Amino acid sequence: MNVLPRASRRVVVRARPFDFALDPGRAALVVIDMQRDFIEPGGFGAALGNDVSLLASAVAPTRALLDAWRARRWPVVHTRESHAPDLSDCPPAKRERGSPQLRIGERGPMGRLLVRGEPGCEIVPELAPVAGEIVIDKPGKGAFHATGLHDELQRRGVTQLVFAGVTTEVCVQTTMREANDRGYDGLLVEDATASYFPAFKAATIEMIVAQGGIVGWAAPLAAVQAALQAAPPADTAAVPH
Ligand code: TIU
Repeated sequence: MNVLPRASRRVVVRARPFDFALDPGRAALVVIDMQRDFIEPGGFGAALGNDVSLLASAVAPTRALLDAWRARRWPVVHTRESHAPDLSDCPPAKRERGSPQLRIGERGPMGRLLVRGEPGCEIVPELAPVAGEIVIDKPGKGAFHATGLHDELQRRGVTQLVFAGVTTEVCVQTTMREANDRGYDGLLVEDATASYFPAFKAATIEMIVAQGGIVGWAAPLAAVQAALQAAPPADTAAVPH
């Protein structure tokens, strides 16, 4: 079998601030916190006073990304912002901030807010993880803080992260910045992320791509889909796992 050198198997995503060379098998999809507690009424996002309907637009594009990644058997990571039932991993500064209708750990219509094992903490059914995908429970806004995510990615030889999820300027942006500092190239898929504040989503995208990609890249879903159609599945990319 003719095995092409790695560089020639890369596929180009038309992105800002410039093209992103996607490396088959080394690019993980990271879906941030697409949990009922943020997306559905009665959860943590609503308790903070937000209009949660603003997040619905990200669900179908994220599903399309998942379908494309799964078809190529490339690595998929899902994160959940969540805490142990005894809240031992929830700093008081996080729980006691402000005057929400309900605090983390208090019981709402979908169970205790942001507590692992409760219905509201689960990922929405359309985007539920499937066997073999990595699920990271994270106590912070960033997915690298106090988790094993970096080790999981290193073990799989992942060097690029393509991001979807909510909310753009809180957990998605925090994670992209953490990833950038750890040496990953990060691409945000614009249609597959949403905020309770549309202006913050727009500003975050601009912050990421400014200054020659100071945090990373951004591209529409269609550009990522077009690139993936030209890309091989992981097991023909000769990735040393
Ligand atoms: N409040 C808000 O915009 N976001 C969060 O609290 N967590 C995440 O972004 N996941």
